[in-house]
Amino acid sequence: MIGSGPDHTPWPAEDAARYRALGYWQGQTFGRWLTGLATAYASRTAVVGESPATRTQVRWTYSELDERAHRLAAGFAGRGIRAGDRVIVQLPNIPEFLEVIFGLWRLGAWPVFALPAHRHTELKHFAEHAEAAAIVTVGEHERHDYAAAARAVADEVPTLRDVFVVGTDEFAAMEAAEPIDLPDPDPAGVAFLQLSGGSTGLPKLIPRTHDDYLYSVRESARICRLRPDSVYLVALPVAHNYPMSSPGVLGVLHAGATVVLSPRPDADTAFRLIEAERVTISAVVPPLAAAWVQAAGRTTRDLSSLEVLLVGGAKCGRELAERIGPALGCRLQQVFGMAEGLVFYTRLDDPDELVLSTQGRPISLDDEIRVVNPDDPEASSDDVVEPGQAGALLTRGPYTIRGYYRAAEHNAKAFTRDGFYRTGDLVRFHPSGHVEVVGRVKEQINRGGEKVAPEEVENHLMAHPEVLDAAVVGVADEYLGERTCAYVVPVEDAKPAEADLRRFVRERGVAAFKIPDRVVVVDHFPVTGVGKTSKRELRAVLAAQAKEG
Ligand code: J2J
Repeated sequence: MIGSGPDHTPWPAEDAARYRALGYWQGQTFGRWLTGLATAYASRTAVVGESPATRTQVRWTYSELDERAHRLAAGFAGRGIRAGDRVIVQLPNIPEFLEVIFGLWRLGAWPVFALPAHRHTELKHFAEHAEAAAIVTVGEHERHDYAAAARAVADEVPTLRDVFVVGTDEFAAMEAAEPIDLPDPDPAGVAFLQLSGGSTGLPKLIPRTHDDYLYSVRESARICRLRPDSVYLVALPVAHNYPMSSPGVLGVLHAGATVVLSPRPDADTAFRLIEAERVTISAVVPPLAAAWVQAAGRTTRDLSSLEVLLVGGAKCGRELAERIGPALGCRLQQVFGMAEGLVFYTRLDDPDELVLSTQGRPISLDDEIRVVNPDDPEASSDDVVEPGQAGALLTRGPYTIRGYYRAAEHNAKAFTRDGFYRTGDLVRFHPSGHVEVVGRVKEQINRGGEKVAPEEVENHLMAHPEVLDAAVVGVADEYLGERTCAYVVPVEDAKPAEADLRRFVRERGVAAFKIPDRVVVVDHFPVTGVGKTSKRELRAVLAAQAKEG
């Protein structure tokens, strides 16, 4: 695919002109933006977190963060990183994450955001697909040697020239480089590649521009009412689109507020930081919200500073939604977003009923929304359902991509002819304009906010010599919303054990959340009228089994 057609699909010129005229796209770059923030909020604390370099909690002001980014940009340049280079960033929740991404942005290099959970297979795919020049990572962390894993990928991918390891002397030397003059990148150009949850084979890469992303960040900060004295706890992995931008660390910086990075999402760690740093706002996925709600009942920590808890990434059920405010003493804000762009929020002054039962309204008046025939995967943007009916959500707007990176074939299916993104979500709209996510039309399993593409896992299982065919489906789960169940048809006379198959997938080097929660070996799959494996029937079998208890 590489080399065949454009790497990414820009907005049509007339739309781009309109977004500029409306003030959405301001011609700002991340690098200049940070320098502006450092001028406005110089001595205020930008970020608090545990640095692997000092193994202590550090606090950097806006001026310090800006200076660090200038120096590190020069450090990267000195090591041969150039504007337009793709650089995989795989970092846990450490303050250097911000220094690294702003350093790369200043250079005009593109961060490719990997998650700490990603392993060999995923990193190699990102590196190959983006023809990445380098990986920035840490050493040993949470019992995984990230540096060794990155070097193993670099050994296999010829474009990877370097592995930079935060916390080493070598990295410290790059951080100490003398700042250099660098030309500002094009604000309308790609700033970074974010990952898609994916519904087919391997995760797609999402090209976001300075202009479009900064618009969503500014508006998110406003909608979430961030102020200079807000303190935002990053409980989820910071490189994910949600804690990065909804309103996330970037929204927090926009407001001149403080980012507190939690090394882990669990309630003990988070509550300790909420108390110590007087955290006012945080963002979680529903299973984590449930865990915090439960832990709040027996904590001795003072959580009284917490004003808002954003919940999103997966559907927040009504029951959980009702318990959050009373248990944590804060306001619930639902958020429904996607790394491709479009984000909905309930507003802080919305009536309680809408906050509890909907996922909110879009960020922008110019988010174009269509709810179309859910039974036709190729439905056009005109094929809309009756108002108030459930249908497949399509969108187009000032911060939603028009195509994935280097994915012409996939783009033809994932976008309509007139540029609407097929979100794959099944929604219905209330008369108030609030959306309710009622299901999915895409082949994706949402495992408590972590997205699993069944086809990707099926391909791993099918690489096993004893597996003839595999079908992965989601099973309803009280805690995660959904778990994965893999059905496997063995080759003749083989009897692969469930534990072996799970180990096999793990050993192929994939994120732990993709390893099937359950594997069931069967003789054959139910088939549809046209002879395709019927996942609908497999799901029905599981549902019936669950009912039987
Ligand atoms: C139901 N499904 C939801 C919700 C996301 C903010 C918040 C979340 C993401 C995210 C994000 C949901 N109820 N409240 O990027 O900026 C499912 C939908 C959606 C997919 C996108 C952000 N919130 N989802 O989760 O790219 O199916 O982004 O299409 O990881 O998550 O997943 P992702």
